[in-house]
Amino acid sequence: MTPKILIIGACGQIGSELTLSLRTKHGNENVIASDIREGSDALMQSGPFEIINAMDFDAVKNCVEKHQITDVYLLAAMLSATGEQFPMKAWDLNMNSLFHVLNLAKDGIIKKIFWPSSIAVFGPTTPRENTPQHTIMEPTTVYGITKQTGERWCEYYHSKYGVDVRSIRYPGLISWKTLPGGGTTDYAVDIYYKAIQDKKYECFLSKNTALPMMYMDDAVRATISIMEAPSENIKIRSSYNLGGISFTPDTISKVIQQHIPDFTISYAPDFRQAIADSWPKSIDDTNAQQDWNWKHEYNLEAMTKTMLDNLSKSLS
Ligand code: AKB
Repeated sequence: MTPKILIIGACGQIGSELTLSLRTKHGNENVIASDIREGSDALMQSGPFEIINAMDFDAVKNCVEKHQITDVYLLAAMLSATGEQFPMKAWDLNMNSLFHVLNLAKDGIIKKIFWPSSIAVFGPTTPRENTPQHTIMEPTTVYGITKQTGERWCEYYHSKYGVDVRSIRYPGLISWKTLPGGGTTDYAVDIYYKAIQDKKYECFLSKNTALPMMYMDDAVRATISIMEAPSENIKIRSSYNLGGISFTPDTISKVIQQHIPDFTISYAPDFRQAIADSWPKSIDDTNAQQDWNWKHEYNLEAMTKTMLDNLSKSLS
């Protein structure tokens, strides 16, 4: 049966690409995009769109009932860097929106939920190399605390009420179509814009700060793939580790220099350095590989070529 999908937070970095992929797959009329503001022409013109505040339970429920929604992808969230500026707003948005969709599923109004978690669930006491699925998790950012708490609630709603909720711990996501906003990993997107526009970039993280990252095409594929897997294969109902690429600002700048030889990078670490220092350098995603056949495709070289080719066209 074709699912009837609602994407909450469809105009953001993940939502804008995921919405178009799901529309191609399931038919434009079966994928309702929603956000607190309007998005790109591609998103607005390719299928139904609703203005919804993810914190307004009645608005979410009315939209679900109006469109007879079966599956909800909840992508509205405040990310790590912005969350440190607005701790209570981050908590309210990230937690209330999750409870709204979990409760709709508990009451049998929707069937399936996708909710993204993040590498931010880990903290300074977590092993940082090849971070295991099950390990110490003592996040020190508000965003990380909301994601860790959310993971516990997802698992609880699954085990107590049978809610079919599925989740991935996204690493930093890199794409050229929509800018990210308010994250610590955002430098790895900004750097490509500045390389093309100014041939120089001042990085807010230090030279050797390694972080797990992933090209957006891989992230969208992973999201669709975990949602399509048979329910019995999804053995982890908190959230799955997802590995991709791991690199430092120094490494990515050297790969960019292979395409733009006069590109230069300088370093001026700010408050985001402490956030990055508390996160893993690389991720072990064996469980995702075993349970739903996950395998990433893009390496740093392939991603850099794709980013520079596409941004050069769209910025010219
Ligand atoms: C952020 O940097 O806050 C996000 C994330 C890793 O979840 N990109």
